[in-house]
Amino acid sequence: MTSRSLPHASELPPASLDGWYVLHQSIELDWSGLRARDPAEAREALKSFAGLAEKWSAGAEPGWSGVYRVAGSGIDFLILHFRNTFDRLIEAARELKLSAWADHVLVREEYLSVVELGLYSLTRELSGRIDPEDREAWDAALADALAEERRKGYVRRRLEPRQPEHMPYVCTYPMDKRRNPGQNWYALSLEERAGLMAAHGRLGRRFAGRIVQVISGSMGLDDWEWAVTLWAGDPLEFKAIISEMRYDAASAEYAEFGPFTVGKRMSAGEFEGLLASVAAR
Ligand code: 76R
Repeated sequence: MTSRSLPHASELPPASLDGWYVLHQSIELDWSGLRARDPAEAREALKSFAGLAEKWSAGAEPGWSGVYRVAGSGIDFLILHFRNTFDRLIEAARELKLSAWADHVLVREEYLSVVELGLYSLTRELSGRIDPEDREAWDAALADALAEERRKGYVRRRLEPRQPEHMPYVCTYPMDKRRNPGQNWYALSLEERAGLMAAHGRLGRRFAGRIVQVISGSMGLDDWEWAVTLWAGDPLEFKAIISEMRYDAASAEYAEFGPFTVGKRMSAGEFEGLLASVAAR
């Protein structure tokens, strides 16, 4: 096995860079409560939420929040929050809970993660030059390499993702890599994992221009290991990429999937219109 040539490097995790914090919120509207309210009051309550959504999408720099109308999944909306610090992410969640309409917004699920760029090929290349057992040399070389990565424009854009306007659809789900006996991602050598991820990346890049993907890590933050968030201009692109990836070894042999949520980003105006129609009923 190739890992024999890297006796000290085989168990290395991939170096990675962390970007913006992410909170996925699954929201259900309390329809009967809204209908039971005085229509003018209900309208006011919903307007306060529309105002919050507008503020978030325009003025939450560095970061943003998006509201998506969901089909399926038994929920009405998905809210995606991206913020540069954990504290600012808590603040966004708090604002929602304190808003005038909070009584009618049922947060069914939340998922916490942080945008993660796994650097398999960099880690493999570095471990070929520097012995990771030599901690001092390894840490210094790794810190330099990571700082250099972080300076690259395209790396920054990956770490601080923005949804392209022409890709209003979202598909999101949590994922694990398997830890079954004989099929354990975490027991593979760095060589093997880097090889599988390089093939995964090649497949992924065939969808360039059709899919934008955000991988956010949640080890130690939430119940799964990653959240996957995909954006596209057509929901069928989600079916296409996920079907193709199922046959690729990194997913075919090692991926476990959680529940999928699919929706469409709403502009603040569309959102307000939708809410007004709810309140008018
Ligand atoms: O070396 C490389 O080029 C790979 C870059 C890369 C990494 C490290 C990459 C590329 N991904 C990486 C990590 Mn991915 N990805 C998924 C899914 O449905 C499924 O089967 C899996 C869900 C999709 C659709 C997807 C798309 N990726 C990861 C990780 C973390 C693994 C780890 O660290 O061990 C997961 C869980 C994951 C899952 N990936 C790409 C894509 C696409 C479209 C690309 C190419 C994008 C680009 O390079 O611009």
